[in-house]
Amino acid sequence: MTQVGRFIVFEGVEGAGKTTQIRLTAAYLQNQVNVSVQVTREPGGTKLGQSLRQLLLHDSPMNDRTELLLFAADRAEHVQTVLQPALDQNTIVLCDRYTDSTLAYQHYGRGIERQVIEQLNTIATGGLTSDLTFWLDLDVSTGLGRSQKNISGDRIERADVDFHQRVQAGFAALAQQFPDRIIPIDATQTVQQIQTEIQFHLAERLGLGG
Ligand code: Z5A
Repeated sequence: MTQVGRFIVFEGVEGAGKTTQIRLTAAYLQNQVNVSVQVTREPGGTKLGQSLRQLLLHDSPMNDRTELLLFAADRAEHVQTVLQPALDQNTIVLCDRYTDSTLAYQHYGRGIERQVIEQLNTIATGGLTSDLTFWLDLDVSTGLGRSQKNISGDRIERADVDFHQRVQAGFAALAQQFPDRIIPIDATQTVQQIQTEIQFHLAERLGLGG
């Protein structure tokens, strides 16, 4: 097949299974569909982004708008130095979190005006949107329970449960608002059932495999 670059994002609350499904999807696309794949994430998909990730998740408390600007800075660097160059090389990019996370966490979760976040997303992305976004739909308590990290938790994971519930409701609202782009997947299923569903949509929506 002639490969064209595709930008595929995985979203969901903590412990929803994004890392697990990205790993399986990358192996499937490389080994069975025979396309080149790049796996990346936000925050932290660049060298600068790794420092921003440390500040965002593990260092001192910060104002909500400061947090928003740091996520935007991470994204601007990521789009320009990793995502767009990979897509220009016709690579399939699998990304752990993107702009919907900012709407879910900073708008629905923190309460920052949507318009502000959309403007910043436009500046940071230069208009790059995903071709397909898989939203791994899992209730907050199951996700936090699954996450190994919740024993101590990073700065955002330690936010109260109400915050994470607002984030989860935010993802549900976004999936309703953008049904052509966001595919909800029931993340209470087994790892293999979820992967089968993802492979079905990759074939149906993007012509990848099947
Ligand atoms: N954030 C933000 O606020 N604004 C933004 O714009 C962006 C991000 C981009 C990044 O966290 C934080 O940044 C995040 C949002 C915020 N907030 N928090 N906290 P991260 O990248 O460090 O971590 P994460 O994205 O929250 O993911 P995670 O905790 O690593 O979970 P995951 O990748 O979704 O799940 P996993 O590692 O694949 O699986 C978790 C465990 O469950 C593991 O033991 C698996 O073996 C198990 N698992 C996976 N699937 C299943 C199924 N189907 N059944 C049973 N068990 C399973």
